[in-house]
Amino acid sequence: MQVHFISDLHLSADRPALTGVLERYLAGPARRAGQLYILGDLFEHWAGDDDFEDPLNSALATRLAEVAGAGTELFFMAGNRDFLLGQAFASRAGLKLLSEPTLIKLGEAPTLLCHGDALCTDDVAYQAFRSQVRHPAYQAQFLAQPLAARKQFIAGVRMKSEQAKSGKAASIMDVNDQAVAALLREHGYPRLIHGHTHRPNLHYHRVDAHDCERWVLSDWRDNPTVRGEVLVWDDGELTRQPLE
Ligand code: LP5
Ligand code: MN
Repeated sequence: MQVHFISDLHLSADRPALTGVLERYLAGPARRAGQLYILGDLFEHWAGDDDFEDPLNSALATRLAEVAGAGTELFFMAGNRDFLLGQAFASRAGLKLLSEPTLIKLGEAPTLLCHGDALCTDDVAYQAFRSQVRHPAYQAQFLAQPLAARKQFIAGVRMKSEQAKSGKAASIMDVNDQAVAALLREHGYPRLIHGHTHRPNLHYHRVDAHDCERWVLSDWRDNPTVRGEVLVWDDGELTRQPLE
Protein backbone atom coordinates (compact mmCIF):
# COMPACT_ATOMS: atom_id res chain seq x y z
CA MET A 1 0.00 0.00 0.00
CA GLN A 2 1.31 3.47 -0.87
CA VAL A 3 1.81 6.33 1.59
CA HIS A 4 1.55 9.89 0.25
CA PHE A 5 2.90 13.21 1.53
CA ILE A 6 1.94 16.70 0.36
CA SER A 7 2.31 20.20 1.81
CA ASP A 8 2.35 23.89 0.95
CA LEU A 9 -0.54 23.93 -1.51
CA HIS A 10 -1.53 27.42 -0.28
CA LEU A 11 -5.04 27.02 -1.67
CA SER A 12 -7.11 30.15 -2.03
CA ALA A 13 -10.00 31.44 -4.13
CA ASP A 14 -7.46 33.54 -6.10
CA ARG A 15 -5.65 30.47 -7.39
CA PRO A 16 -8.43 28.14 -8.58
CA ALA A 17 -6.02 26.18 -10.82
CA LEU A 18 -4.35 24.73 -7.72
CA THR A 19 -7.68 23.61 -6.28
CA GLY A 20 -8.22 21.88 -9.64
CA VAL A 21 -4.91 20.03 -9.30
CA LEU A 22 -5.90 18.88 -5.82
CA GLU A 23 -9.36 17.80 -6.96
CA ARG A 24 -7.90 15.68 -9.77
CA TYR A 25 -5.35 14.20 -7.38
CA LEU A 26 -8.06 13.36 -4.83
CA ALA A 27 -10.24 11.76 -7.50
CA GLY A 28 -7.34 9.59 -8.77
CA PRO A 29 -3.85 8.98 -7.34
CA ALA A 30 -4.80 9.69 -3.70
CA ARG A 31 -7.09 6.66 -3.76
CA ARG A 32 -4.12 4.36 -4.28
CA ALA A 33 -2.70 5.48 -0.92
CA GLY A 34 -3.43 3.78 2.35
CA GLN A 35 -2.47 7.00 4.11
CA LEU A 36 -2.21 10.58 2.89
CA TYR A 37 -0.30 12.99 5.12
CA ILE A 38 -0.92 16.71 4.58
CA LEU A 39 1.99 18.44 6.30
CA GLY A 40 0.69 21.99 6.60
CA ASP A 41 -0.14 25.07 4.55
CA LEU A 42 -2.94 23.30 2.74
CA PHE A 43 -4.60 26.74 2.80
CA GLU A 44 -3.13 30.16 2.06
CA HIS A 45 -4.50 31.10 5.46
CA TRP A 46 -7.10 29.77 7.85
CA ALA A 47 -9.14 32.20 9.91
CA GLY A 48 -11.11 29.64 11.91
CA ASP A 49 -13.37 26.62 11.40
CA ASP A 50 -16.43 28.89 11.29
CA ASP A 51 -15.24 30.03 7.82
CA PHE A 52 -17.27 27.20 6.40
CA GLU A 53 -19.56 29.26 4.20
CA ASP A 54 -16.52 29.92 2.04
CA PRO A 55 -17.17 27.81 -1.09
CA LEU A 56 -13.54 26.69 -1.35
CA ASN A 57 -13.52 25.38 2.22
CA SER A 58 -16.84 23.58 2.04
CA ALA A 59 -16.17 22.04 -1.40
CA LEU A 60 -12.76 20.85 -0.28
CA ALA A 61 -14.17 19.31 2.90
CA THR A 62 -16.55 17.30 0.72
CA ARG A 63 -13.80 16.14 -1.67
CA LEU A 64 -11.52 15.13 1.23
CA ALA A 65 -14.31 13.33 3.06
CA GLU A 66 -15.04 11.33 -0.11
CA VAL A 67 -11.46 10.10 -0.25
CA ALA A 68 -11.53 9.21 3.44
CA GLY A 69 -14.83 7.41 2.85
CA ALA A 70 -13.23 5.45 -0.01
CA GLY A 71 -10.61 4.09 2.40
CA THR A 72 -7.58 6.43 2.39
CA GLU A 73 -6.69 7.55 5.90
CA LEU A 74 -6.18 11.33 5.84
CA PHE A 75 -3.89 13.13 8.27
CA PHE A 76 -3.39 16.85 8.69
CA MET A 77 -0.56 18.61 10.48
CA ALA A 78 -0.74 22.37 10.91
CA GLY A 79 1.46 24.74 8.95
CA ASN A 80 2.26 28.35 9.81
CA ARG A 81 -0.67 29.45 7.61
CA ASP A 82 -3.37 27.09 8.82
CA PHE A 83 -2.59 26.26 12.43
CA LEU A 84 -6.07 27.47 13.42
CA LEU A 85 -7.65 24.57 11.52
CA GLY A 86 -9.39 22.60 14.25
CA GLN A 87 -11.46 19.56 15.04
CA ALA A 88 -14.69 20.97 13.58
CA PHE A 89 -13.28 21.28 10.05
CA ALA A 90 -11.23 18.09 10.47
CA SER A 91 -14.37 16.11 11.30
CA ARG A 92 -16.22 17.45 8.26
CA ALA A 93 -13.29 16.65 5.98
CA GLY A 94 -12.46 13.24 7.44
CA LEU A 95 -9.03 14.44 8.58
CA LYS A 96 -7.18 13.13 11.61
CA LEU A 97 -5.24 15.93 13.26
CA LEU A 98 -1.58 15.25 14.02
CA SER A 99 0.62 16.98 16.53
CA GLU A 100 4.09 18.07 15.56
CA PRO A 101 6.38 16.25 15.21
CA THR A 102 4.78 12.90 14.50
CA LEU A 103 6.78 9.70 14.19
CA ILE A 104 5.61 7.04 11.75
CA LYS A 105 7.29 4.06 10.14
CA LEU A 106 7.91 3.67 6.41
CA GLY A 107 8.89 0.07 5.95
CA GLU A 108 11.15 -0.57 8.92
CA ALA A 109 12.52 2.97 9.17
CA PRO A 110 11.25 5.47 11.72
CA THR A 111 10.24 8.63 9.85
CA LEU A 112 9.58 11.97 11.48
CA LEU A 113 7.03 14.37 10.06
CA CYS A 114 6.84 18.11 10.67
CA HIS A 115 5.81 21.26 8.81
CA GLY A 116 9.34 22.68 8.94
CA ASP A 117 8.90 26.22 10.22
CA ALA A 118 9.98 25.31 13.76
CA LEU A 119 13.34 24.18 12.32
CA CYS A 120 14.07 27.66 10.94
CA THR A 121 15.67 28.73 14.21
CA ASP A 122 17.93 31.38 12.63
CA ASP A 123 14.78 33.36 11.83
CA VAL A 124 14.56 34.78 15.33
CA ALA A 125 11.81 37.30 14.54
CA TYR A 126 9.64 34.56 13.08
CA GLN A 127 10.20 32.24 16.04
CA ALA A 128 9.11 35.03 18.43
CA PHE A 129 5.97 35.59 16.32
CA ARG A 130 5.37 31.83 16.21
CA SER A 131 5.50 31.38 19.99
CA GLN A 132 3.01 34.17 20.39
CA VAL A 133 0.44 32.96 17.85
CA ARG A 134 0.75 29.32 18.85
CA HIS A 135 -0.18 30.21 22.44
CA PRO A 136 -3.62 28.72 23.23
CA ALA A 137 -4.80 31.78 25.18
CA TYR A 138 -3.83 34.09 22.32
CA GLN A 139 -5.63 31.86 19.85
CA ALA A 140 -8.76 31.75 22.01
CA GLN A 141 -8.99 35.52 22.20
CA PHE A 142 -8.33 35.77 18.45
CA LEU A 143 -11.05 33.22 17.63
CA ALA A 144 -13.50 35.11 19.84
CA GLN A 145 -13.40 38.03 17.36
CA PRO A 146 -15.82 38.21 14.41
CA LEU A 147 -14.68 36.34 11.30
CA ALA A 148 -14.41 39.51 9.18
CA ALA A 149 -12.17 41.16 11.79
CA ARG A 150 -9.96 38.06 11.90
CA LYS A 151 -9.57 38.07 8.13
CA GLN A 152 -8.63 41.71 8.17
CA PHE A 153 -6.07 41.11 10.91
CA ILE A 154 -4.56 38.22 8.92
CA ALA A 155 -4.27 40.43 5.83
CA GLY A 156 -2.28 42.89 7.95
CA VAL A 157 -0.02 40.15 9.32
CA ARG A 158 0.57 38.84 5.79
CA MET A 159 1.69 42.29 4.64
CA LYS A 160 4.03 42.69 7.61
CA SER A 161 5.38 39.20 7.06
CA GLU A 162 6.12 39.92 3.38
CA GLN A 163 7.84 43.19 4.35
CA ALA A 164 9.89 41.38 6.99
CA LYS A 165 10.86 38.63 4.57
CA SER A 166 12.11 41.09 1.98
CA GLY A 167 14.76 42.19 4.48
CA LYS A 168 15.86 38.67 5.48
CA ALA A 169 18.74 36.70 3.96
CA ALA A 170 17.56 33.53 2.18
CA SER A 171 19.82 31.45 4.43
CA ILE A 172 17.99 32.40 7.64
CA MET A 173 14.68 31.32 6.10
CA ASP A 174 15.96 27.75 5.68
CA VAL A 175 16.18 25.09 8.36
CA ASN A 176 19.08 25.14 10.79
CA ASP A 177 21.22 21.96 10.71
CA GLN A 178 21.55 21.84 14.49
CA ALA A 179 17.77 22.08 14.85
CA VAL A 180 17.40 19.18 12.40
CA ALA A 181 19.96 17.12 14.33
CA ALA A 182 18.29 17.90 17.65
CA LEU A 183 14.88 16.87 16.33
CA LEU A 184 16.17 13.57 14.94
CA ARG A 185 18.12 12.90 18.14
CA GLU A 186 15.12 13.56 20.36
CA HIS A 187 12.37 11.86 18.34
CA GLY A 188 14.04 9.23 16.19
CA TYR A 189 16.51 8.63 13.38
CA PRO A 190 16.96 8.24 10.43
CA ARG A 191 14.42 10.04 8.25
CA LEU A 192 12.62 13.39 8.31
CA ILE A 193 9.97 14.67 5.90
CA HIS A 194 8.90 18.32 5.99
CA GLY A 195 7.74 21.23 3.87
CA HIS A 196 7.51 24.99 4.51
CA THR A 197 10.72 26.21 2.85
CA HIS A 198 9.51 25.67 -0.74
CA ARG A 199 12.94 24.26 -1.52
CA PRO A 200 12.20 20.67 -2.55
CA ASN A 201 15.29 18.54 -2.14
CA LEU A 202 16.83 15.51 -0.47
CA HIS A 203 19.50 16.27 2.10
CA TYR A 204 21.77 13.92 3.99
CA HIS A 205 22.69 14.57 7.61
CA ARG A 206 25.13 12.62 9.74
CA VAL A 207 23.74 12.73 13.28
CA ASP A 208 25.41 10.83 16.14
CA ALA A 209 26.84 8.26 13.71
CA HIS A 210 23.43 7.80 12.03
CA ASP A 211 23.08 8.50 8.31
CA CYS A 212 19.83 10.44 8.08
CA GLU A 213 17.72 11.59 5.15
CA ARG A 214 15.71 14.82 5.05
CA TRP A 215 13.11 15.02 2.34
CA VAL A 216 11.80 18.54 1.68
CA LEU A 217 8.39 18.56 0.02
CA SER A 218 7.58 20.82 -2.90
CA ASP A 219 5.13 23.67 -2.70
CA TRP A 220 2.39 23.75 -5.37
CA ARG A 221 2.61 26.50 -7.96
CA ASP A 222 0.46 28.13 -10.57
CA ASN A 223 3.27 30.22 -12.02
CA PRO A 224 4.85 29.88 -14.58
CA THR A 225 2.97 26.59 -14.95
CA VAL A 226 0.38 24.89 -12.80
CA ARG A 227 2.04 22.09 -10.90
CA GLY A 228 1.60 20.09 -7.72
CA GLU A 229 3.73 17.32 -6.32
CA VAL A 230 3.23 14.32 -4.10
CA LEU A 231 5.97 12.33 -2.40
CA VAL A 232 5.04 8.67 -2.69
CA TRP A 233 6.24 5.76 -0.57
CA ASP A 234 5.80 2.60 -2.64
CA ASP A 235 7.64 -0.68 -2.70
CA GLY A 236 10.23 0.47 -0.18
CA GLU A 237 11.09 3.71 -2.01
CA LEU A 238 10.24 7.39 -1.92
CA THR A 239 9.66 9.12 -5.25
CA ARG A 240 8.30 12.51 -6.24
CA GLN A 241 5.38 12.47 -8.61
CA PRO A 242 4.27 15.61 -10.45
CA LEU A 243 0.57 16.47 -10.50
CA GLU A 244 -1.19 18.71 -12.97
O1 LP5 B 1 4.15 32.31 5.34
P1 LP5 B 1 5.44 32.59 4.67
O2 LP5 B 1 6.14 31.35 4.24
O3 LP5 B 1 5.29 33.61 3.57
O4 LP5 B 1 6.36 33.29 5.76
C1 LP5 B 1 6.65 32.59 6.95
C2 LP5 B 1 6.70 33.54 8.11
N1 LP5 B 1 5.49 34.34 8.20
C3 LP5 B 1 4.38 33.87 8.78
C4 LP5 B 1 3.17 34.76 8.81
C5 LP5 B 1 2.11 34.19 7.86
O5 LP5 B 1 2.52 34.36 6.53
C6 LP5 B 1 0.77 34.85 8.09
C7 LP5 B 1 -0.06 34.11 9.08
C8 LP5 B 1 -1.38 33.75 8.47
C9 LP5 B 1 -2.37 32.95 9.28
C10 LP5 B 1 -2.33 33.04 10.74
C11 LP5 B 1 -3.45 33.74 11.35
C12 LP5 B 1 -3.40 33.91 12.79
C13 LP5 B 1 -3.15 35.25 13.39
C14 LP5 B 1 -3.24 35.19 14.88
C15 LP5 B 1 -3.62 33.86 15.41
C16 LP5 B 1 -3.73 33.67 16.83
O6 LP5 B 1 4.31 32.74 9.26
C17 LP5 B 1 7.89 34.46 8.00
C18 LP5 B 1 9.15 33.63 7.85
C19 LP5 B 1 9.01 32.72 6.63
O7 LP5 B 1 7.87 31.88 6.82
C20 LP5 B 1 10.22 31.84 6.37
O8 LP5 B 1 10.34 30.84 7.36
O9 LP5 B 1 10.27 34.47 7.73
O10 LP5 B 1 7.96 35.16 9.24
C21 LP5 B 1 7.84 36.52 9.26
O11 LP5 B 1 8.02 37.19 8.28
C22 LP5 B 1 7.50 37.07 10.62
C23 LP5 B 1 8.17 38.39 10.91
O12 LP5 B 1 9.57 38.27 10.90
C24 LP5 B 1 7.73 38.94 12.26
C25 LP5 B 1 6.25 39.12 12.46
C26 LP5 B 1 5.60 40.18 11.57
C27 LP5 B 1 4.11 40.27 11.79
C28 LP5 B 1 3.73 41.13 12.96
C29 LP5 B 1 2.26 41.19 13.13
C30 LP5 B 1 1.88 41.80 14.46
C31 LP5 B 1 0.77 41.07 15.08
C32 LP5 B 1 1.12 40.45 16.38
C33 LP5 B 1 0.49 39.10 16.54
C34 LP5 B 1 1.29 38.16 17.32
MN1 MN C 1 4.79 27.16 5.79
